[in-house]
Amino acid sequence: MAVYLKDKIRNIAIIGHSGEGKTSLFEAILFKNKAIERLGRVDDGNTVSDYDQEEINRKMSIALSLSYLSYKDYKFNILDVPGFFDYEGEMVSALTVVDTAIIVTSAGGNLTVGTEKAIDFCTEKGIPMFIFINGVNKENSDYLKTVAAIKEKYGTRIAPIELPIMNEYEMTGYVDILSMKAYDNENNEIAVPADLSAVAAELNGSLTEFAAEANDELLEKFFSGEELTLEEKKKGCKIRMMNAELIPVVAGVAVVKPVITNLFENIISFFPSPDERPSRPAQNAAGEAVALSCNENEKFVAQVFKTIVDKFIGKFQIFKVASGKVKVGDILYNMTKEETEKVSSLLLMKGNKSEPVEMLQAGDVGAFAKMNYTSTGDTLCDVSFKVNLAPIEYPEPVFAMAVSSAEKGKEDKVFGGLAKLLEEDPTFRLEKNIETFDMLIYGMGETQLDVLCKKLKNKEGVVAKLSEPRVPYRETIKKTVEQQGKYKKQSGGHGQYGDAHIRFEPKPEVDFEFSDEIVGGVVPKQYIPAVEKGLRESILKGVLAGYPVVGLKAVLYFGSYHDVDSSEMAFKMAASMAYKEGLSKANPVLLEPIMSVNVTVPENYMGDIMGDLNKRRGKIFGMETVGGKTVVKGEVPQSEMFKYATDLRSMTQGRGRFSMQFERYDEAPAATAQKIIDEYNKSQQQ
Ligand SMILES: Nc1nc2c(ncn2[C@@H]2O[C@H](COP(=O)(O)OP(=O)(O)O)[C@@H](O)[C@H]2O)c(=O)[nH]1
Ligand SMILES: [Mg+2]
Repeated sequence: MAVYLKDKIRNIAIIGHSGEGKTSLFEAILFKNKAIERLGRVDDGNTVSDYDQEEINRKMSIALSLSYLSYKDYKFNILDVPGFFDYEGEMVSALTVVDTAIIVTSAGGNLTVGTEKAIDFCTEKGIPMFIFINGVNKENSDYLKTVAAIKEKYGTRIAPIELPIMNEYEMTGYVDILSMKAYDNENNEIAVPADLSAVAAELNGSLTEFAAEANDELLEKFFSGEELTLEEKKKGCKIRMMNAELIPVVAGVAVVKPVITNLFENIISFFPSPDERPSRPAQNAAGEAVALSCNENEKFVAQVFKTIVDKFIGKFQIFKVASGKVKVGDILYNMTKEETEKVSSLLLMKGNKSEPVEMLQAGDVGAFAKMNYTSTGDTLCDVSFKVNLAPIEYPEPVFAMAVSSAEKGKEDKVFGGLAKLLEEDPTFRLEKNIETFDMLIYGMGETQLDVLCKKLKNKEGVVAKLSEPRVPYRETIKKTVEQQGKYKKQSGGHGQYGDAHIRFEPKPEVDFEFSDEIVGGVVPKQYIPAVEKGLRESILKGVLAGYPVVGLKAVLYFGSYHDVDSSEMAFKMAASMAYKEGLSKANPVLLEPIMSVNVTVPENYMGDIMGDLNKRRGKIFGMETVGGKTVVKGEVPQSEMFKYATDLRSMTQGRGRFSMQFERYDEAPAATAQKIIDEYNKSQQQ
């Protein structure tokens, strides 16, 4: 396997809406390149990319996969990225390292949400894009109508560089707009069909002018009336594409008899190589910015952006070399883990198949196997050049469920197994809620959590159960009361005697405060800590519904004792009796966690969003417009928000997003509180 220099490398992510043909296109590209012998089909579960059992079962990608191919003296590293919204984290990983995105969309004549999200995301991150309108062989497909629909939102950036030649529902070739030449599917030149020549000429005119505007040199030539050469036009288009001013569009078919027109040559002409793109931000150990350059002669720096764990093939960690080069046997430093790692195996990937490679250089993508400490997101660097690449910014998980073992006693296996799955999918999180004792799993949506449970069953043989999480309510009091607690027992010989008078006061600024106002030793010094201890144990369970009590001050101000019968235990009991009686009289109330919530949606969904937040007992504080979208800011009780991620998705067809964080506790409305108290009482009777 040859070693490729940066200018011969193209790193490409295939992204877009779910089910539009990304995995099929990935397969078609490999097949056309003869990198694979047989064209697999998603529906048959035999593609290079969707090799995971869950992907085969669902006929849907759930993780990104990598394949390289060599074309002429170039190497293309292609990532197939799942389109389903739960797997946005995979898109984030992929777009952190690639230099261009191919957005795949169907030819249905409309702009799909996934296409819109992909364009917006690449625009935000400054990633050059290319659109592949797929499935033009399908009945009712319409290439130009689809172009027009995307153009309606994104304007003149959207420009076809090819027109499909159709014979009914068969794509037989294409017209190349820049050269005004036509080709069949094997790239043999044919005559431009008469019915396409006018449209092609018009597109050629505007694209040429657009290309000429790329820089002064081209523009001058253009205005002097001189014809731009094809190479100059391509160069102009590439510059404008890299400036995010142009998104070239082509047509094709990804299945059965795939048609990918001139994709390989287009990739060479238009897609930037890694050294033509800005380097990712990096910092040294002191936190100072370090400028990296994509050059094989610099010190080695790379970032792992994906981990694949397969029960048959082991663990692979896919990385991109930001600078320098790496060989088998090198000793690297893992900046994130602060450990040294030896490169015992260096690989190129084709889905889940790997082949050894001697060396990888700046700009290239490959995989390590058998690393000891490294995980996704980590930076590995030369031991003499310690820098950290900026972390991959995964979306915050917004969907929470409680997870437990379906079988008693297997909790540890379930939690341990899930923790292992974190290696492959860093977009979920496990967290024990210290109040409700629920193990919570936070993710991007129901499908992701469901897939995780299935994987757990396949890999670890344990069955996990997902349920709605309990809300960590709390209790407090609103009135000051004084209460005596007296514990007295005189059975047999030695009796028990403790008597504590305690004042319970609301004090919202603390969780719990104890104060001793005993004068004249009516409660002897040695028993006072026992009173405090009794209270601290008691407040773990409130008197209303058993939730922890907060905002409470307890003052021990009076009491009595018995020379023989008093003991620490008796005073502890007295305190707990005073607590139970006292708190019941102190106007106890239930507190519920309130979350501050930001919902970002296109403006036309605003009414629905606000109506829905109102139904969830939310308060809306304001709205602002950011980047053409409306951000609704408010506060909503946590108990109303567990399924919000999926609800928001269905309300906005996936166009909305939200973030949420704990703000404070508020008194729950009487009706809500009563329901919780009733449930508690019922559970106590069982
Ligand atoms: N007719 C037709 N069907 C296609 C084409 N590309 C993909 N499909 C089908 O569309 C479905 C989804 O394809 P897939 O590649 O999994 O889409 P992805 O979710 O974007 O990766 C599969 O059933 C494919 O067989 C195409 O060009 N023409
Ligand atoms: Mg797919």
